[in-house]
Amino acid sequence: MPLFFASLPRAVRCGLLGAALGLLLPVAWLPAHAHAVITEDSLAREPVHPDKPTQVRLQFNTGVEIKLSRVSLVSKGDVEQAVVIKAGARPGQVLVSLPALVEGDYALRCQVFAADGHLTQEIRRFRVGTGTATGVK
Ligand SMILES: [Cu+2]
Repeated sequence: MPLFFASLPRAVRCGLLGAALGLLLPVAWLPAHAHAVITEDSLAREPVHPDKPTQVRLQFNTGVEIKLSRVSLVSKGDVEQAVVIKAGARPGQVLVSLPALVEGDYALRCQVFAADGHLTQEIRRFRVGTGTATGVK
């Protein structure tokens, strides 16, 4: 087989190698495939106080493409507004800038592109004003 392979014209060899890599690489990459999932968020430990802009930290299990990701704030009556996000200091960390909010129940709808190109959506509910965040999915 190696002799047969070596006897092939260079272009054919490259083509065969490319085809072999193309077939093998997706399989080799499977274990590294990780959709972005929130592993930790600051909402659980740090309540959002009313009438004060707050920065929420979301920690994902993998790198996130900030420019392709969107987070929106869902308020009473299912009113949705986009909020500003930026990359945090740690890999996979996303910082969400919440505007000043009145007391009530809210949710963050996170549509996030993982570094592997897969889109995931997660909802994080939280409460403003009662002192304890629900932090429940
Ligand atoms: Cu994935």
